[in-house]
Amino acid sequence: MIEIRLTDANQWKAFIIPYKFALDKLTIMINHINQEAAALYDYNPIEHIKSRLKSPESILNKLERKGLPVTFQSVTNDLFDIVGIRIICSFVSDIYDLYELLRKRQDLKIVECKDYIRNPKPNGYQSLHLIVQIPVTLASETKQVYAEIQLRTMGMDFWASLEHKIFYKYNRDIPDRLKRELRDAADMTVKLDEKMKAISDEIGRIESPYAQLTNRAQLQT
Ligand code: 0O2
Repeated sequence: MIEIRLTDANQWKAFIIPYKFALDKLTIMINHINQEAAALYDYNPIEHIKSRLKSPESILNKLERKGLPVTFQSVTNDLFDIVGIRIICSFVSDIYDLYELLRKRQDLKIVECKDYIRNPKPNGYQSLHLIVQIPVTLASETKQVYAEIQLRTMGMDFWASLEHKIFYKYNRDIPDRLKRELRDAADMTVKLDEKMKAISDEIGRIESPYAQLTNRAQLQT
């Protein structure tokens, strides 16, 4: 088993390349979904996307936190979020439509789905998390690479990014009063998302073209 040495730039470069290609492929795939919807239906299910490759320091921290050996084998087999894509949508319905579109694809496999929208974390955190596997073809072999896709509304993203800052400002120990404020803000985010959806449904013309394609009504039961 090869141990990770942060000082060895060549070792890192060779290790990270399939992850970089997986990130590129996923970014193109998601942009294409949005472009197709815009071109055919004049609809944008995605507001914007953010992506990142986990830094070596962050990988080492996570291995330590999970009590895993500091080896490339361990990163490959046990860490699923080296590639991270965050998809920000206007409406919760867009998130579930995108989930269905991704689920039906032949070029990607969803291996895990954690629904923190229907089941928010106790602190109020909401998002739909998917762990996916995507094939990446290199000169010598085709690798199945894991990636994490997080889908959220703009409101959920706003909440998560502020909570993340507060979490680190207080060294992972947020004071109780702020925890309560964050819970309140999370409840307000749910209400805002519902309100915006109701207003957009009333206007009518921005109904998602995928509502029928993905049989969303059935999915939500
Ligand atoms: P970063 O820097 O965002 O990558 P694991 O992923 O195995 O550590 P877990 O809890 O099973 O553990 O994963 P989960 O619940 O799918 O959450 C993983 C990621 O979701 C986190 O990545 C965050 O990006 C986000 N997340 C989860 N819970 C919260 C939360 O309470 N607040 C905020 N702001 N974000 C959250 P990392 O690895 O923590 O960091």
